[in-house]
Amino acid sequence: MAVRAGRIGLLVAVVAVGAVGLTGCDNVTSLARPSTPVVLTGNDVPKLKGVPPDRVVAFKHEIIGNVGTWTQVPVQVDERKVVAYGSQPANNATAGVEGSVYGNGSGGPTRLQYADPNTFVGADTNPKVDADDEIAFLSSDTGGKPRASDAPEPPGVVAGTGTQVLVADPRGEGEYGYLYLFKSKPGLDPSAGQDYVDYDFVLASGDYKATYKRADGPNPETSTVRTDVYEAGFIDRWKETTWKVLAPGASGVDILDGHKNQFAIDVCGRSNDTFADAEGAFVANIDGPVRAIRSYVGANSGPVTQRTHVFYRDREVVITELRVHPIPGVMDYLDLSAAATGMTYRTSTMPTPVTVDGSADSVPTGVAEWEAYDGPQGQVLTQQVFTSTAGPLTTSSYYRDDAATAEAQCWGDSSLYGAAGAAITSSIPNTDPRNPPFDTLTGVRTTEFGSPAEDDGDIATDAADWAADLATPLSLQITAYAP
Ligand SMILES: [Ca+2]
Ligand SMILES: [Ca+2]
Ligand SMILES: [Ca+2]
Ligand SMILES: [Ca+2]
Repeated sequence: MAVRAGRIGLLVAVVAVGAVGLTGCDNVTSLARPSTPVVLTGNDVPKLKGVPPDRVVAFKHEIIGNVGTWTQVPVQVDERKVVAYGSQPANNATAGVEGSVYGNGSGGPTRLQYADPNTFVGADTNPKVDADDEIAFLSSDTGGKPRASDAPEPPGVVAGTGTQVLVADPRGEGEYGYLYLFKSKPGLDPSAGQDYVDYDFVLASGDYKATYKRADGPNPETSTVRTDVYEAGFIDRWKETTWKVLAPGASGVDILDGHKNQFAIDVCGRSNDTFADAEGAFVANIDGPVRAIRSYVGANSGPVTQRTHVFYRDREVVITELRVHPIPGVMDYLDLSAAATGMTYRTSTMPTPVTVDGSADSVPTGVAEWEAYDGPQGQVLTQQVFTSTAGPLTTSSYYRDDAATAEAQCWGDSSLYGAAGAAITSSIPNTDPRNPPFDTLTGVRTTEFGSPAEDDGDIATDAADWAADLATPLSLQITAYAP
């Protein structure tokens, strides 16, 4: 289902209790949470260790009309490896060498990164599923559990290689579903013939390894990510400038001027524009059936500052790891385009909406647990969370609606439409691992796209429910499947 909907009722009557504390039945999934990514590691699934990623397949089992059926569903293995960052080359003509993020220099700090043969990170050193690789699927692809009278294993898999993943919702009323992982015989595709996310990484210059200016940008792009529910677009490494909601009922216009970062309001010394204009490199660009991953480094004097976008069918997650000398503060906000005019804006601290129209509104300060834009253009729910090892940091919210703002626009258009987000307004200590001791600061922005609300009265309730789901992950029980 492409529409981001609120909780759905149980699909079937309760006829059995699967386990203590769980309600529902084993015929089909009873999970009622909107489709949610589930990410395991190879370490979680011992039976898949040593299996080639293209032989990892997933199935759900359903009993419909008393007939048990195995259905293949999409699963994605994303390989990871530990590599050094390296350092930006002295000039753009320096050829890269595989084995570090920058493909240059003597190494420096290492981190576990997504592997990509098309960047200088390179392919995983172990081409099979190993402990640190990730295995991703969607909760909406779970099913029930086979009976003794059903076929114990689906066709096309290697007997005895199964793992059962029980996915349960701690927030609900005991809803749960099962997904089964197997090693396939030759002939099955892990995508199960589906492609939830299509990521086209396109540089104006051509091939990444041959043409990317790692010493000194900019590096113009026309990259896009498209699902049934939304489209996102990038014009350079740090510049996400397109959001079109494509869910049913949404107009599909581009509502985003830019996802923006800067030190403070009206301060443009550092921004996505200056980041993209200086050194940088890509860690990985991955386009799979379940998700796309876009991960990169390089933010002026923080050359190992990293941002990783993970795109699922309904959701974009942006993880930003600040790694830089002490800085005075940081903002992370969405600046919408004039095409967002007419959308409403609500937050957990402001259930009564204001209208995005380029005219100023009164909005309370204080970082929100959720923010919601809604209108004929579609619905966008978003949340920004900062976590840090540094001592108490002062945070604040930000909102501007001003078509003819006097405040400096670091990049993008000359207006602020429904511009909103969160900021750390106190100074941030050193976070650069190249220069210990260092603190860590990670920002995670999660954004969910969906159809315009049928009833505006539901927006605040649905958004609060979504934020509560984010705060309470699905629980997993992973066991060897021995039918
Ligand atoms: Ca690995
Ligand atoms: Ca591997
Ligand atoms: Ca307004
Ligand atoms: Ca703007």
